[in-house]
Amino acid sequence: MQVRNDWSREEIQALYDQPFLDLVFKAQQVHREHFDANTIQVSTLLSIKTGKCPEDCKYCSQSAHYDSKLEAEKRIAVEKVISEAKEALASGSSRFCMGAAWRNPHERDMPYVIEMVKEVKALGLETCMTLGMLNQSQAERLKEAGLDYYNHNLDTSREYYSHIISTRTFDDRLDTLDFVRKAGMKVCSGGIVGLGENRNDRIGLLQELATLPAHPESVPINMLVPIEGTPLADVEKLDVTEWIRTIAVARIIMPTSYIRLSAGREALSDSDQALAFMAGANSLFSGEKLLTTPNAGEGKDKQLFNKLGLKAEKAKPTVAELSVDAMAS
Ligand code: SAM
Ligand code: DTB
Ligand code: SF4
Repeated sequence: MQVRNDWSREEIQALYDQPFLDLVFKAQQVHREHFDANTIQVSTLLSIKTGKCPEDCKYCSQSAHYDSKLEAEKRIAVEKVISEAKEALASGSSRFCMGAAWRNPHERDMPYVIEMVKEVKALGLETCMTLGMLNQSQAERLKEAGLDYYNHNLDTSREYYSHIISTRTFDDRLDTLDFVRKAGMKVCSGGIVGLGENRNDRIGLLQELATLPAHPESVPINMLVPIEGTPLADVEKLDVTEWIRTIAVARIIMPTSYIRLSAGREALSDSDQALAFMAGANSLFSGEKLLTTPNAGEGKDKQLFNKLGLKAEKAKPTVAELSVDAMAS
């Protein structure tokens, strides 16, 4: 299947509206054209600065606008980040994703994040950061330090966006994605379902992602983790099959992207997760914690992988490691 960037809303809607089993079957067919169906890419997340965020994202435990009872934490030491990254590598992760509750990194933060990227990269892990908005120069400096991926989500449709966030615009987000792309980094961008949006909004979100000049290499599909104290704490829960439909449609319209079964996995049974893999999800976050909320721990995931006969994608060797290998042979 050819990779297309001109998906119309009507085409995406027609995919969504099919009977569930037809949709999942089609998604699995597309998946097998581009990926090994039994390999899952595993990332580990670490919050490097937690809470007191000036943005007002209505779903988030870290926004200073709401009283979520979260304990804020200043920037953590680079040594602590490196020891967590080593543990992630030892437990089978291939990518280490570092997140900060910032509107954007200040210039004074740049040496801190750059040192961290260099050291994590040197361990042989792929590096990813999510630090809020970037400007072009910051994106270029992060790329130069060895940052492989930058995560910045569109979160929801352009139409529903203003119901969820007022402190940065949808176009601000697209600008950051553009700077990341121009700097030569890989893009990780997706959204959240279960915010009280309707199917048209989920279609709108996927259309925005699939009509970017290049598809994001990684597309996290989060399910809202309701946080007490935030405006979305009591929003009606979305049915799991609708999350799985969203994954399946993302798989079909962005056939070469990694689709990540992201936040919300804690609420899923093993068979729900198996269905999400069947629908084309081939990436997840492992570890006891996401940024601030609990996640399926390593033990649970090992059991799940064994039960389903899945394997974790291996960390790719760094350029330095490849040249050492070449010298040895
Ligand atoms: N502050 C940075 C930013 O917003 O770009 C990075 C971290 S932020 C926590 C990354 C993403 O996590 C958000 O864009 C959102 O999609 C997701 N997220 C945050 N809180 C969530 C929640 N309670 N449930 C599900 N997804 C959530
Ligand atoms: C993404 O799309 N999901 C991750 C990652 N990118 C940074 C974050 C999920 C956060 C879930 C809520 C929390 O733990 O605070
Ligand atoms: Fe801040 Fe990111 Fe949470 Fe929004 S999602 S409040 S930007 S940490």
